[in-house]
Amino acid sequence: MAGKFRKIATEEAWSIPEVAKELQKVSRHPGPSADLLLVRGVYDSEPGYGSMKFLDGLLDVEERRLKEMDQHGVDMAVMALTAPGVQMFDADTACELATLANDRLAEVIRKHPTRFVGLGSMAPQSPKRGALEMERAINQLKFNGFMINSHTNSEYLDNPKYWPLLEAAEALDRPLYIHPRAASDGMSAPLRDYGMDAAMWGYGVEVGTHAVRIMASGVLDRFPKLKIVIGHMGEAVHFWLWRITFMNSRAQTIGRAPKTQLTMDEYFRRNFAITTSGVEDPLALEYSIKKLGVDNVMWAIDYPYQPTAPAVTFMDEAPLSDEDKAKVYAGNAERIFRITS
Ligand code: 1WB
Ligand code: MN
Repeated sequence: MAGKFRKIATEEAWSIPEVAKELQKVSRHPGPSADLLLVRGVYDSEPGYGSMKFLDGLLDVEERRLKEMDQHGVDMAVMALTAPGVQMFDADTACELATLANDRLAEVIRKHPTRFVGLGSMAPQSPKRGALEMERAINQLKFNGFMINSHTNSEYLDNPKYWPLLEAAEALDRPLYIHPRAASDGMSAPLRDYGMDAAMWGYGVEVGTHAVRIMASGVLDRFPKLKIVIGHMGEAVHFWLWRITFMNSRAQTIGRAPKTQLTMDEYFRRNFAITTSGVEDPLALEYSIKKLGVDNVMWAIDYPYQPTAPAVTFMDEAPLSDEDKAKVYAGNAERIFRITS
């Protein structure tokens, strides 16, 4: 690719027919999950999302995706099984499909080693098997990190039962990307109207809550080297960071939050990095770089949910020095995801 900057898109969604079919099955069983609103549309026959043709885009690699990457000078995509991943399935199905999805993604990467790298799926429903799959994803499949789609059965990663996953990510020295799914059951009721369940608002509320739980729980004292990536311009967490830090300190003082070794601000800077996926707002980018440092912000498209051309234009036109733009477009991703190809 002959562009001025190497471009690595860091939150690119993908799926396989077997997972799509299982999600269609899930979509036909009524249940409390707010994910069903979108899953019924994308994976079954409910009108609305169906017209967006997301599923075609998710299942494809060479027909549309690679051509679109070529057309817009996107050198490489960091691919992951799309939300909600395997997290709506029973534990056995989830483990099987995570393994299958990882194997398929490894095939894609083997065929196009300079164009794709992968984030491994795992089944949090079975933390021990999940951790083993994470090990396989790095040591055998040579992936570059992990993707988890926020809560699992309305539980969050600060819950000790999920610590094997955090332990594995830290030990394998690869980032854990926390991507949204719809809000957990206890939080979803007011988000179900007006299309707020998904990317418009509910997704950010869900992952923002997840990130704050991870920091405020103190679990990062146990896993100090864990690197967590959150997309959608940091799900706005860093816009709140001053207040989160101030009020957490108060909560600790009055005994409502556990004592932690670091402040919330310090955890966010030490353990988190963000991507721009789906937020093409120059002012938000400027704030993010000023607040977190240019080394902690990575470019992403969020294909196929977002169109490629405006995501590239957004970054091309961003008022950054060439040095900083090279970092956001690729250098930070190379470092954080340890991309060597
Ligand atoms: C949308 C966006 C749908 C994302 C998704 O389904 C995901 C959407 C899982 O724009 O409707 C996303 O990843 O941001
Ligand atoms: Mn996304």
